Amino acid sequence: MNVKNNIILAMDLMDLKEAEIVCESINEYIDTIKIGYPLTLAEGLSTIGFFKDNFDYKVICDYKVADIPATNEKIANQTFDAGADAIICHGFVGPDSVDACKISAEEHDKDVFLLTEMSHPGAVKFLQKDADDIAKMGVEMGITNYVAPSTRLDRLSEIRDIVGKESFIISPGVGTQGGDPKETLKYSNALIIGRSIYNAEDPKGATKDIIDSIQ
Ligand code: NUP
Repeated sequence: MNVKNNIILAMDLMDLKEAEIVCESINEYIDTIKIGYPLTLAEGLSTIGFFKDNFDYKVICDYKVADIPATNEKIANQTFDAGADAIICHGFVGPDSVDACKISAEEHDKDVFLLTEMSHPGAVKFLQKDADDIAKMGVEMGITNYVAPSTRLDRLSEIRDIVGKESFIISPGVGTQGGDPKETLKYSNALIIGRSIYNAEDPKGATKDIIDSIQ
């Protein structure tokens, strides 16, 4: 996936009008947006089409799909039928569940991102122990897109070593969660940034400052 300025906007505002205002103000800098449950549950699955039709964004759906294969397949099919360019699925559920999302993505000629370790402090308790194996599973399955944390650069670096330099890693946790944009891009292909942009008094200025800091 090609991501303009290496920044994916994590749009977790829960009002589409407010989201639209932010997107309009930063449109010159952004061509890829990530939406998740907050906005989708508030405004519906048609949000995907809204961003595609009005902004021509690539839309990554952060639905962290984590169910049995048959249910994962239904979730992924719905998401891609609604126009998503990619879906994020959890890896801890195992290869059969991940494969259901991968097959759906292939059938729609779209992408699947495998979530390895999460960025928040609590991820250390359970997920971190298995994150390397989740990444190895992804490699064995032929997955080339990953999500890995900007908040633990040592872990991000290890995951990069496992998935290889040809894989595409996107990293949340920049800004509000403490991750540093420039350091993260030493290991990652693109930054996922939400609150530091959409909650900023001047989202355009905040985005420009981040872009300047990574050049
Ligand atoms: O490990 C993860 N951490 C994380 O923050 C995996 C994620 N998908 N996210 C998401 O990235 C989170 O749900 C939010 O949409 C975004 C980070 O937003 P912010 O902390 O920049 O506001």
